[in-house]
Amino acid sequence: MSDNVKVCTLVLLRHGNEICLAMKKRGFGAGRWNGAGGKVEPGETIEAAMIRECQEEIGVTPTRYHKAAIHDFRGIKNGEKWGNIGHTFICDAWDGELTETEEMAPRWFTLDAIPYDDMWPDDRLWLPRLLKGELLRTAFRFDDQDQIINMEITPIDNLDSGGQ
Ligand code: 6OG
Repeated sequence: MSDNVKVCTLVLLRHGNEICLAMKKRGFGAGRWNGAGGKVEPGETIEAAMIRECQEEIGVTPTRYHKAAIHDFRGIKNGEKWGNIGHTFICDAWDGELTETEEMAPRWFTLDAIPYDDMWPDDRLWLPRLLKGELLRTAFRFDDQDQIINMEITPIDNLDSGGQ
């Protein structure tokens, strides 16, 4: 994997008919609603990174969750290639209270009012399927306007073992 492809986490908190999304306030994806998440640090497991990023960005500690998707996002911006392998978790139990941080501002949305127009354009293609319980591997390619130019979505039986 080349140096500009980062391994990242993404976590969506779910409570009944609602999910928590957070407005990204700075950095990659600023101005979009998304799950909490970020780069896996050297020596850290993906799960530990998911928990740490969730604590750092929205102030809660996931206690029950499953990995629901692995995304391969790649694109080009200002002539530079970028890539994120996004290990995506759905979490339905956590400790602590949702808190706004310098990084993100969290909010609950009912499942029929997810703000897809203000999210990454890939989200509307995979998030509804995850919310129905599917497990997916995906690949999305973006142009320099963040539009999808190529995609592949593959349902998968099990992501908890060998899902790196
Ligand atoms: P930091 O640079 O903030 O980590 N991410 C994406 N999330 C969605 N829904 N769609 C994408 O399509 C994404 N590309 C990256 C992964 C970046 C965070 O943004 C997520 C990380 O949680 C392009 O450390």
